[in-house]
Amino acid sequence: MDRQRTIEIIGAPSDLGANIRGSNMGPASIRIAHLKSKIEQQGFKVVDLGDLHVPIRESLMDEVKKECYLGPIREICKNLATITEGIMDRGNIPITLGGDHSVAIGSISGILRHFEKKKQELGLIWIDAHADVNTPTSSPSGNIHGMPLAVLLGLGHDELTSITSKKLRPQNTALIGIRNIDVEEKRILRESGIKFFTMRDIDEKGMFSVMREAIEHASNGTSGIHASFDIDGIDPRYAPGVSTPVSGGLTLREAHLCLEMIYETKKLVGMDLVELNPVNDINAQSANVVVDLILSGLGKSIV
Ligand SMILES: [Mn+2]
Repeated sequence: MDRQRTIEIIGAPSDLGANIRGSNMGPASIRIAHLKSKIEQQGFKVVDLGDLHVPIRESLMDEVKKECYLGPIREICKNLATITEGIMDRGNIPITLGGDHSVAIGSISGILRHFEKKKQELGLIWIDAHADVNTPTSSPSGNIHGMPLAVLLGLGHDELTSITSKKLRPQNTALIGIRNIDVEEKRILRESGIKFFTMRDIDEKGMFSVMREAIEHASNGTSGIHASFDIDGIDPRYAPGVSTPVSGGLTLREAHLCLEMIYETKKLVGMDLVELNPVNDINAQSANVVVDLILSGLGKSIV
């Protein structure tokens, strides 16, 4: 990625996809950790587009709550898709700050629409403790932040799958760091055809070799790779500020290596950083981790 390119930051402060409150404060916390100035120090031009409008949960009706906020999440994701598509059309790099992971339906739909116009394929690397491939019938909770990857593959609520007609290609989609999958979700994951690398795979092969394989899948026949990074993919020892911590996750260095290697492909088109929950953070430790990870994805090296 050449440093003449402009980074455009968009905040998506929604926690409507989750039961646990607080990830809506993620964008503010990441900005307070000096995101813009630190990216600028790496030589990029940065435009911060601010935050999307997201309705306050308390202002929404009980019927909306019963549907797990499907209506407002659709509006948020549609608006976000329009924005990330525009950023891509301008030749710039979208960095989406969540918010819970449901916002990736918006960011990635926009990127897919851009790729559709260019008749090109997109590769995706999704880092997460969870697989996020639940559907309304498989999900125990109905919470939409457990469904975004399924939606982008074309499975689930029509209100969400219809945001982009172009879908992810499973053979170009890699899921990394998973360690907590719902019973029904395991079947969907196996049948989906996406490439997945569990924490056990990382234990056995090491992160370097897992990332080489993941990048190979995401690169094969594609002209760009998007990284969707759920902060709960990292072990809660290093990033406690998430809504749904699961122990046994990526070390800090494994997380950095992941983004350093994606950067080195020179195919990175955009990033999501989601599920940071400042309510559970300790002295902004996790927010600082998020900023450092973004810098690794943009080519910061140790020496
Ligand atoms: Mn997730």
